[in-house]
Amino acid sequence: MTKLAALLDQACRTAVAMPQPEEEFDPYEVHREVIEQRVARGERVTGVKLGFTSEGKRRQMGVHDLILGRVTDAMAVADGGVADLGRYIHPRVEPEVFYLVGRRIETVADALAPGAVTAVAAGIEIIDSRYENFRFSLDSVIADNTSAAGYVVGPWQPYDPRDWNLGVVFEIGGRPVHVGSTGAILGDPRRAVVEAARLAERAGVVIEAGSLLLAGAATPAEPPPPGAHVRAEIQRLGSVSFTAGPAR
Ligand code: OOG
Ligand code: MG
Repeated sequence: MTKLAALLDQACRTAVAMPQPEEEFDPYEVHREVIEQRVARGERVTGVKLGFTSEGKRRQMGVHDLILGRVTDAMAVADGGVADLGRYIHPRVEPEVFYLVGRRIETVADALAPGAVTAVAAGIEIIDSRYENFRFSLDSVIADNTSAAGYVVGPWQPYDPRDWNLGVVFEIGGRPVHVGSTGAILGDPRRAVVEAARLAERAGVVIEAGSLLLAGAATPAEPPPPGAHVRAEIQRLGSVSFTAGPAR
């Protein structure tokens, strides 16, 4: 295992940020080792996530390309539940479109086949960079499993291919902090399935049937104050929320 993968796992477990790597590394190789350490502790991979699919996020983080990460059952927070933010270093929250993958996806052709997506939901992602000051390069954030830290999925709705440009309202503490549209995700969040397949093929990742697919935030991410109620509502898909538990 690379030293970087071990350090990233330690930063995650101890909730202490680490400096940027100075050595050369293969980003998706380190990402794989980071996931292997979680699986060795008994976590189960529940899906994949895309990052930087919206211009708002790319501008916020100063990067220019899409990235793929994975989520596990240990990151799941119940809709309407409480997430203990003390587990994290400097968490941020963002509204996401979640897809439910209906068939095994290994190639772009699989992503285009009927039944690739069976359901869709409004969701919230909790991201927590393991790097100091939430700053990274494209390669170092891929190694860090794209800052994946937590997620909340709202009620599943039948997948309707006409739904690509839906209004998004993101509220923290009862106040809207961002309004946007799912059309901000790659111009059409349905493209996320194809982009995820392309990146998965490159990274040697298989997207299993039954996986979640997080299409990427439609708006910039925000740090939730301790105790705040965080809620995302997407037109036609409904709403999803959680309460931020105590900070450290
Ligand atoms: C990387 C993760 C980006 C998204 O939805 O764009 C992401 C980060 O910003 O820390 O999850
Ligand atoms: Mg995200």
